[in-house]
Amino acid sequence: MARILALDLGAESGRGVVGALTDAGTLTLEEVHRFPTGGVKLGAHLHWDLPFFMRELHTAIEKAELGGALSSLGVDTWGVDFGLLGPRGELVGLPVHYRDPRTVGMVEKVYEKVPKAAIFARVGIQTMALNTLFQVAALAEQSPGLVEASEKLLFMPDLLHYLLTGTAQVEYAIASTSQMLDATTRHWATETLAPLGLPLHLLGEVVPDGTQYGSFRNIPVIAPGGHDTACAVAAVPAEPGENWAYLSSGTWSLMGLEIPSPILTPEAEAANVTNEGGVLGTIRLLKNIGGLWLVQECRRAYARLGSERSYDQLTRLAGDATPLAALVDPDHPSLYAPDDMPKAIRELCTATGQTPPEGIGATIRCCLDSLGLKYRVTLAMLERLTGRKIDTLHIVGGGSQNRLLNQIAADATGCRVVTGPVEATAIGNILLQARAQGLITGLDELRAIVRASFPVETYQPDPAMTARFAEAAQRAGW
Ligand code: ADP
Ligand code: LRH
Repeated sequence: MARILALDLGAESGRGVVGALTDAGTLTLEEVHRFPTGGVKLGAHLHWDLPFFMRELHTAIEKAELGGALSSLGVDTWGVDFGLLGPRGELVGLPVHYRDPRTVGMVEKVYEKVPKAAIFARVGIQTMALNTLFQVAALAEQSPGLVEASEKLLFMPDLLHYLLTGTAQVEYAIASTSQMLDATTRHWATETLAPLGLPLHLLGEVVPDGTQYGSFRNIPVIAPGGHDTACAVAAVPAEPGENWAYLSSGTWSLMGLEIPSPILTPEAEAANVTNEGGVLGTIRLLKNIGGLWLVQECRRAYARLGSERSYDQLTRLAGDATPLAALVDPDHPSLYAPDDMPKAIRELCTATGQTPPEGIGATIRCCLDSLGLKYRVTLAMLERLTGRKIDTLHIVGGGSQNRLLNQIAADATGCRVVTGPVEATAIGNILLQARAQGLITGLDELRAIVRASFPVETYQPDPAMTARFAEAAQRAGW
């Protein structure tokens, strides 16, 4: 039996999860440690608390070792963010959080110099101001001294791998979230990006997912595919032959299809989709949807007012509220980083001619219905782009514990929804390390292990509700 540790950091929480893989091909999990992540405001900027993360990772490793020897460990995190290293391998500042406002106006500035179409045709990534491309453009414009002091850019999982092992490498799956990597050649899109005058020399050679980076106290450190979404999608328990889409549901809702090669057409560009590098040669065609961030931020706002509620309590209140009473675009810029999310939602409803939700239940219901509607529109777009007809939506991640949202997803899309595992990201991380150790042959076997090891729940759409979502989509003009 192999014991493997996943160090999985999301934007809301990080965890250490030990997977025990038996020779018979089943996996059991033990969560040995969990800690909050989130951003820290330091002066004018929003950062990630890297020293805290390192302490927590050390704690997770120590706790994991209490149960026996580990055959490897590996880190995955959210995409796009990075740290900088100087000539002696020293950190140049703390990594900046993707919700920091330094990228305001950068999309326009970048696309003025190199047209959006030219960049999309090469890198195939959805335009979002948070992408590394726009963060690096902001860095070069606003902090040239930092660029001058730096020799290397490492994405978050690689930065953590570096701090554990001393080896500084750039892994493919996480690099693909940057909007700077050529989706076809898997090398940096240097020629296309050259007119931007960015410090492209900071970008190191890209190594494949599954690469061993060295070791931490004799434990081999393996980059699983350092992007959390890559790990989550690898662990989707899809059956062979199923017409499936995935929804990785956490701070973000990542909805998409697994495809063999990137779709870089003008239609894909117009639809503003992403072709992220998946593990083991796959591509994740997906849309980033501003997901349960809305609920997280409402919860934080209510707690500030002295009304602390668990996610279960919030979901129950939403279940009692009137469905489809108010709808907002989860990706509206005003919801990206407001000080007061419930207020921002109310203002957006008023601005779009709707009666704003009053009270906790109605507000959370508005968030969940809005996500459902966005799932409907996104799935239809993905079907159009690929010519596939989807009948099963697999929902994984922390958000799959929200049974109301699972049913809304089924109703809104008209698909059968299959939920679980909740810890798909950690599972994918563990099994991709097992694959790199030669214990698993590939994705088919990996998914068979997930199916054999973790239960799922199924939700059927209610046709009457599907019709109401169809009307709502028309009314909203989405
Ligand atoms: P991330 O990896 O982005 O930190 P997770 O995958 O851990 O996110 O998912 C976190 C989200 O899952 C929370 O924001 C919350 O909306 C949802 N969630 C967690 N626990 C529950 C629960 N018991 N009931 C409903 N939703 C939950
Ligand atoms: C989800 C995620 C997503 C990225 C976002 C920044 O955690 O990795 O895939 O786009 O974080």
